[in-house]
Amino acid sequence: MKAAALALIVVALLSACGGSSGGNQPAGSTQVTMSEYKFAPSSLTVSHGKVIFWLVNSGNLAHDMAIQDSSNNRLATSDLVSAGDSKEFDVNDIPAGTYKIFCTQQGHEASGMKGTLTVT
Ligand SMILES: [Cu+2]
Repeated sequence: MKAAALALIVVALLSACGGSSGGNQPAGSTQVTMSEYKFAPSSLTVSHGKVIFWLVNSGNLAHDMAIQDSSNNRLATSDLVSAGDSKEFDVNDIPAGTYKIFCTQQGHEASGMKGTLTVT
């Protein structure tokens, strides 16, 4: 009885977190679906400024998404998204340009898990 009540409280606290994991796609976000071993779409175009990606992992392995500029500087890396999970990935103040996106998990980029991000 006590454990059940505690479990309910934990569930309530988790759902009160604002849904940065799981839940629904945030308004104004760009959805990117991740699987073995690709991003869909692999070619993304967004406007400069604050960009919200909605990462949906439809695969069987955990994936993430990193953004790297043409000088190989990594601008941002998302949290790891578990198989079947979804996560919001916010990138602030991204300048216009062309970037590479890729998954940082071992071997995933080499297997084709990469793409292009164009910021206009
Ligand atoms: Cu991956």
